[in-house]
Amino acid sequence: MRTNRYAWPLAGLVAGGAGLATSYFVAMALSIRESPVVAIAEAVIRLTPGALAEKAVQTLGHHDKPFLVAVVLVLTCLVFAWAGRLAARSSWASGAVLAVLAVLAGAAVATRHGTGLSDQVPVVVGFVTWLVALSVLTEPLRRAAARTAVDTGTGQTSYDGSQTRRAFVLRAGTMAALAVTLGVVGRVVGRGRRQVEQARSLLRLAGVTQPLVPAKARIGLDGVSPWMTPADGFYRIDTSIVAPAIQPSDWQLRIHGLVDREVVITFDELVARKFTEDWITLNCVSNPVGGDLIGNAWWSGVRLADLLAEAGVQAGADAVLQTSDDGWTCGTPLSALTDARDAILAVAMNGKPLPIDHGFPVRTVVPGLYGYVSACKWVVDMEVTRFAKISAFWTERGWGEKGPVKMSSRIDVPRSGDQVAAGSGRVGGVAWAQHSGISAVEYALDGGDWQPAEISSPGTDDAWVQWAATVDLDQGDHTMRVRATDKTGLVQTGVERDVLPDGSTGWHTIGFSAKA
Ligand SMILES: Nc1nc2c(c(=O)[nH]1)N[C@H]1C(S)=C(S)[C@@H](COP(=O)(O)O)O[C@H]1N2
Ligand SMILES: [Mo]
Repeated sequence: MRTNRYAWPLAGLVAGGAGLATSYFVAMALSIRESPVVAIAEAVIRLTPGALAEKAVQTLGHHDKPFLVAVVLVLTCLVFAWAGRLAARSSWASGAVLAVLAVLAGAAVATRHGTGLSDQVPVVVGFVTWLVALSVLTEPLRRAAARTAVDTGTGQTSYDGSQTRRAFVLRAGTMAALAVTLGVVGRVVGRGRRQVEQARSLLRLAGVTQPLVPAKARIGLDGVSPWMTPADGFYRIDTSIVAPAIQPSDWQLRIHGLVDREVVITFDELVARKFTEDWITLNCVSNPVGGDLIGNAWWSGVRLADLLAEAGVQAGADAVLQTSDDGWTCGTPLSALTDARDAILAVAMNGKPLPIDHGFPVRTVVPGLYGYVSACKWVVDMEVTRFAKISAFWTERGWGEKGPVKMSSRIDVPRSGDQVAAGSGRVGGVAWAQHSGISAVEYALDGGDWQPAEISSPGTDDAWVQWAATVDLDQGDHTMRVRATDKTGLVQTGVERDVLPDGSTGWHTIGFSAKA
């Protein structure tokens, strides 16, 4: 078939373009700063000897970067076409060429400042797209080639070249159209997010103070989770693939339902109000015993109790159905939003506007409740209602309706499986019982009696404490477990329960060894 000569490289090009489109889209959707192509261009800049780079900048002026991206793109296209041609003979060879390209892109991404494993996702997605797209596109060509071979053998000419051409053109056209669409959608998604990111960085919130970790909140043992969790190390849980990018000027919250007066409040109106700030430890109901779906931050926002009082909650209401901009819902006990615990509509985390992924511009934070029933990110609607009348995202999936946090504690030092020095050593970790507060932490070494540990005093019952103890370790294997007591005198239960339906219980237990 004559088209074959051009069809194979063309298949390579279209498949390559499709891979670039999916990787670009994923990069934008995951809000990774730039796509792998740009990462390669930047790597080229980094790797170019200084003098040469300077020369290039001089010659090309300010267009050096777009120019470089264009050069990288053209070169990659040539490789795509070449990979397509190779596929005519061996799909292994073409796969290997694409793999080398993917590894180069992965390396370019990895050597950039501040990138992690998740930044490699677009590269992997692009590579898989290449392989699948190339095999889909070349399938008609391979079939035609096989038939030609048979025809030559029998001397008959029965195959229909135009049929093959039609199948190929149809597939290549569809794929190219999909790739362009995906690229455009990615651009829109990425641009919205970048604009909101910019609005966020320009935002000045007068009522927000900077976090000052109380000296007594820290126990001072290396390896124990920092008492204040930095925003970029804070666990993230949500159901949205693309986090909503909301301009503060577009945000408003409507409070309605069983109220005397419906309240609609804009962002400007919200941040003009008096702020309440506090250290609050937030954790996920899905956190297993010893797990790390927990973090402690300095939250600034507006008391929900005041807003609800202005709306005038009617008798009979016992729940607030919160809805996020992305459609996620949770049902929160009304009493937790109106009592003295200072549930807030938070606009800042650790002294800065909320990160987009943590609910920018406004989210709810309620001390003492798991996130899934309370900590609605990107919150836009609150309906005062009755539990009997509503269901919410996670309760529809079998999780408990109320979701109060269960007291728990964790060993951070040593880590399970560690080898430590025999003799005298320090152990420690964190413990929490938000809204009740922790009064004591005990540990038991090698199945022995419970021993008291030192605990830090954060000065609030809504945040976790750090604990530490000095132990004397013989050479050999050891086990250790930990339990906490809250300020009502309740001792953390050793009964082991799974996270479903309303939070795990049990004592965190680790094994480690000591060596002379
Ligand atoms: N809009 C929205 N808000 C949400 C969720 C979600 O899926 N969507 N998940 C909740 C759950 S289960 C938890 S534990 C907390 C986590 O908050 P973080 O991601 O800021 O740590 O957010 C809560 N708020
Ligand atoms: Mo959660």
